[in-house]
Parts: sequence; structure tokens; C-alpha cells
Amino acid sequence: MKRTALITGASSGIGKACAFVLAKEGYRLILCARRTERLQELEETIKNEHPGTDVYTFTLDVRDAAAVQDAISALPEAWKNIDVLINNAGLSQGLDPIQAGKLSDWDTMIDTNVKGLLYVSRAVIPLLEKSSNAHIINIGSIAGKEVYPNGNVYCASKHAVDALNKAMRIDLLEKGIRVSAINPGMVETEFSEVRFHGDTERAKAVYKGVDALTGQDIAEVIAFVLSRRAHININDLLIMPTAQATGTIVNRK
Ligand code: NDP
Ligand code: 8X3
Repeated sequence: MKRTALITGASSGIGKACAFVLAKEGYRLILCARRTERLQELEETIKNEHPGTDVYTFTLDVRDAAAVQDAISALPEAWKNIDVLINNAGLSQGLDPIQAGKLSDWDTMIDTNVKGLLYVSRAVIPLLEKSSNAHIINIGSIAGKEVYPNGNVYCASKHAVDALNKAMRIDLLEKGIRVSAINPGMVETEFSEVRFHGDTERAKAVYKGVDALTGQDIAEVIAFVLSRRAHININDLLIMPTAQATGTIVNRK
């Protein structure tokens, strides 16, 4: 029987790459994000590239607790058997010292990366409990393993994801639900453009002279983690570009 995966933040970057890789692996896909048009285009492209893939999309802002619960409750019966949750939706806003940080940036990061992940998990876990092979993948970051200058609140939000990943594994142990953290270093996606509020030049400079990871690189690792035999849980992976030693030490050519 085909497994069904729900991916948050599927409209771009790592989430979008996961959708393609899991479609290739034969998964049924539930894809959500805020940008509806992107999701519609994605559904069409996946169905063209991987004919026969079942895809269900819905627009969702993970910061809205009521909308999250309503969307999951409103899933058609055929889509209520969820085996895999990929908590990927997330972002960074700003790169300022803590004494100059913008409160709205802080709220957005905490509301999305921490509270959003919790809201989605709370709504989806009761459905995962019905699966005989359930797995939650939490997308953390190198920023959840170390703190770098001006990373303050983003790093705190990803440290929270690290803690929640561990907490989920404890709380869900008796349910047999696997929980894995995937913590990437630098991945070239829309991440920096979002962090710098649309300043594309500043965003491009982040990846200049570095062979950064791609969404595809991360998605392939996730597919590997998901495909282990049921008694194996890969707890926690830190995946860096070869040219990146820490959050800030990068070998640029
Ligand atoms: P992208 O900006 O390319 O993708 C982020 C995705 O998150 C988009 O699909 C976006 O969709 C979605 N998203 C953001 N806010 C919300 C929201 N409020 N509700 C629903 N969806 C939302 O970046 P990445 O692919 O790089 O980021 C994916 C994850 O990977 C994030 O959690 C990020 O922190 C993490 N990460 C990224 C790294 C990198 O270097 N790129 C490294 C380590 C971790 P939409 O705007 O349509 O809602
Ligand atoms: C994204 C990677 O190094 O910008 O989580 O924090 S970093």
C-alpha cells in the first residue's frame, strides 16, 4: 500500500524538492503552504513528471492554529490516512544584533518555526497514530546546534525544534511513531531572500563561491531516512556542504 506524506512549506526549496523525490518513491502527497498558485503549479508538474501520483493541496498559514486544525479536520476521508509528516515550513527574518532586532521579525520566526510546527504536529499526530508505519521528520538546522552572530532568534527557534524533536520521540515512543531531525547547513533556496526581506543581491552573496546544498540533496536524505526498516529510527542528522565547517566558517572560492 502506498504511504501518504504531508509536507508543510511545499511551495519552495526543501519542501518542494521533498514532494518530487517522494512522488518518485511512490508516495501519495498532501502539500500545503501559503502560496496557492505555487501549489497548483507544483501539483500539475508532479503529475506530469510522475504520472499516477495522487496529490492533494491546500493553502495554509501554519501560524494560524484554528486554520491548521480546520484544514486537517476537513481533509477528505481518502486523505486522512497519513503515514509521514514533514514539518518543513519555516523561515528566518533579519540578521540583526539582539539589541536592534525587529519585534515583528522575532514574532514571525517564533510563530512559524516553533508554534506553527507545534500546531501542525498536534493536529496531525492523531491521524499518524492510525498508521502502522508513522514517521515525523522535523526540519531543524545547523542553527539549532550552534549560535552564530546575529542569528539570535532564528537560532533560538531552531534550538526549540531540536528540543521538540527529542520531546516528540519520548512522548510518541509507546505509539511506535518514528521521529527524526534533519538539520541542514547552507541550502540554496529562497531562504536568504526571505531572511533579507527580498534583497536578492544580499541573498545571492550568501551562496557566492560556495557549492551549497540543494533542496534535492536534503530531500534525498529524507527519503533515505524514511525508507529504513521499521525498527530503525535515525534520530538526528546534521548535513553540511563540504565547504562549510560551522554556521559561519565557510571556504569560499
Ligand atoms: P524556502 O524559503 O525556499 O521555503 C520555505 C517554505 O516554508 C516555503 O514553501 C514557504 O511557503 C513555507 N512557509 C513559510 N512560512 C510559512 C507559513 N507561515 N505557513 C506555511 N508555510 C510557510 O526555504 P527552505 O526550503 O530553505 O526552508 C525550509 C526549511 O528548512 C525551513 O524550516 C528552514 O528554516 C530550514 N532550513 C533551511 C536552510 C537553508 O540554508 N536554506 C538550512 C537549514 C534549515 P509559503 O511562503 O508559500 O507559505
Ligand atoms: C539555515 C542555515 O546557517 O543560515 O537554517 O542558519 S543558517
